[in-house]
Amino acid sequence: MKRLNSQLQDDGAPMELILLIRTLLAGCKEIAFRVSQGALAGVLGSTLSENVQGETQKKLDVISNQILKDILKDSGYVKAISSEEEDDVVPCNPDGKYLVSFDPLDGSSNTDINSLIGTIFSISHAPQWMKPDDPSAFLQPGTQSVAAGYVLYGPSAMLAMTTGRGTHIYTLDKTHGGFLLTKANVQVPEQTAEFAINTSNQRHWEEPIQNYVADLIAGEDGPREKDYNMRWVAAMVGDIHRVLTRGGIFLYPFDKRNPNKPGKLRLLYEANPMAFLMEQAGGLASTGTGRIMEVMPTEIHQRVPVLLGSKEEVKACLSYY
Ligand code: AFP
Repeated sequence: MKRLNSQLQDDGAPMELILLIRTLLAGCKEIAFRVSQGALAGVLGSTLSENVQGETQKKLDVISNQILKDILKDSGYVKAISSEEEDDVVPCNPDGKYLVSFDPLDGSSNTDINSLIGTIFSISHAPQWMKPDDPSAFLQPGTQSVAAGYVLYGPSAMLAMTTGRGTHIYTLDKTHGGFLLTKANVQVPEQTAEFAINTSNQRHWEEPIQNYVADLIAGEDGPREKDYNMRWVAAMVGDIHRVLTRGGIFLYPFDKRNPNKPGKLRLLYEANPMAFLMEQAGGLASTGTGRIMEVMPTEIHQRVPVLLGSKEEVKACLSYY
């Protein structure tokens, strides 16, 4: 089976980017190990602190963030980091060529129930003019990313990644510690009969999503004239992995509750990397009013509405706007 290194080389990734990705993934392998130790290592449960988003941090949030931060800072390849678990950007090497954004442990409420969780990341070039503690260089649209992906800590640890030449899926071979290519050039089926949305938020959705979901639920008797199934993992990595693998539509739409939080998901380290993966696999990714990858961020923890997945289904959803 092909190794990650040769796939990255075949995709034309520059050597320094390959080395950075391998460094980042070395951190993810350590997270995979810590996660698998669970209660035996005392890593389950919450800390007493909250992150900048006002969410209670799980112990594994803090551990994963520290692992990635340390390994990336030591590598020398990175000028600065933005993380879900850090209020501000983390300055690294002033001569580093790359910026890395990550959610170190997505879906962390799943840690205590031994369910799917993962790390989501995105990499872009660091402008030469930028000082390592300057957040403004992170305020660029997803179209500027040079690589993005996630590692899913599930029954197998799996990596989905793109450097702009297709989306590939790898599986961690724990016998020798490397990621091996298990599905090249993923193509998301254009049609689907499966959707993912947290319906407990229904009363907070805008009218287009209310109408769209009502029509899906109406099934064969409704205007869509087919029965749909619903899945919700409560970890975006898990839901997106399913959509990449067998198609579907994933929605975390605009939420009327708080105008400062137009959705739940964060642009830099959740929406953009997933949108990049989805588009490279032939799917679509929208905010409802435009392409996610073209949103110009105004701050590093910005939230956006997210509608992504199978091309024809996303188009059908957008037709309700
Ligand atoms: P965390 O990153 O704080 O663990 O949150 C996970 C998440 O942002 C995303 O992965 C899920 O899709 C979503 O939250 C689930 O949210 P609900 O609370 O609405 O199920």
